[in-house]
Amino acid sequence: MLIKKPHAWQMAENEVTSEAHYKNRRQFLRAMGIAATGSVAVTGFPGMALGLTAKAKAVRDLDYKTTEYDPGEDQTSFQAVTSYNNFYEFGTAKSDPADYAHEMTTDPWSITVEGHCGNGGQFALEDVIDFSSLEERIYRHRCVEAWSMVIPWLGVPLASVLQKFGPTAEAKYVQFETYANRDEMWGLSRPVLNWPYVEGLRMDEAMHPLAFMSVGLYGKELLNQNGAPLRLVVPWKYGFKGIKSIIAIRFVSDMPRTSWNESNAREYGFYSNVNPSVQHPRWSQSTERRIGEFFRRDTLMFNGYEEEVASLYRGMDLSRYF
Ligand SMILES: Nc1nc2c(c(=O)[nH]1)N[C@H]1C(S)=C(S)[C@@H](COP(=O)(O)O)O[C@H]1N2
Ligand SMILES: [Mo]
Repeated sequence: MLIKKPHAWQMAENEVTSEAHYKNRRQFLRAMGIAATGSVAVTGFPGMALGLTAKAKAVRDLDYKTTEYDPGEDQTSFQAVTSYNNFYEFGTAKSDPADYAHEMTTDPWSITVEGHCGNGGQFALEDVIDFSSLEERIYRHRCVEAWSMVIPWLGVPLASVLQKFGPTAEAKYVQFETYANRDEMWGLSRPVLNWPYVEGLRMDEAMHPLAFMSVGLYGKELLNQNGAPLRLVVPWKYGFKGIKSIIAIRFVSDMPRTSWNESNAREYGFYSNVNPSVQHPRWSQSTERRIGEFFRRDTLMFNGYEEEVASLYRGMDLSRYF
């Protein structure tokens, strides 16, 4: 914890493990017969830049179809996407999730669905996600901390998941909850947030075609640090709305509690739409640092998805409903 390690984005481009290189390393591990055994400590292989230690989890390749969702910007390297993370249940340093999230058990996984819906209950992952119809969506990812990435997610539209449960007319919002197990997530013993992590969307936001339930990235299952086995991706909102490792979905009639809003309502609103003209009380949101790039970029209204989502907020004062 006290050892300061360089982050992937601080390394020169040629030091960062490329996706191809990562694949080669996995093939090497598989050849040695150790990749399929779950978590193994891997040290000193080519590409483990600067002597970093990584825990590898066996992840399957997934079948998917490509889509037109692609901002046409350079994708952030697999190395950066999987080593520079926020998942406070495993610690608040950017490198903590990659170091500790392998301790989380993701198989078997069950999801509880409750509230205003016709078909609630307890479901296995495969009953919630149709793995035969996965899509790739390349989305911009903008953290409220003013850094950003471009990530090729795999998953299904959130609407297709929620519709299975038959939400009723009383379902005005949906709340999501993250797995919380103190034996596997050491960060839960610190009062950083009011655990378990909860997030929510207004129902029309959740049903919007851009809202996505992700189970993978870069052609493979999610690594635990990215929120395995399923996490939300809402590309027009700040990253913290993208709740990881979901174990509960609740259809509710009133605006639900959300962890960040509860921890500091002045700084983190329920909506948290990316908005370059609404400043965070402690920093500007008008520009961002794209991981892997040198110059800052202008932050785009609704993270560049304004044309698609602006109608959701027609008539709302976005400086008030931030
Ligand atoms: N359960 C949980 N979900 C979470 C977080 C977290 O700490 N715990 N961090 C959020 C934040 S602040 C961001 S920016 C994204 C980061 O996702 P990534 O690590 O896959 O890039 O996850 C979000 N989801
Ligand atoms: Mo974030």
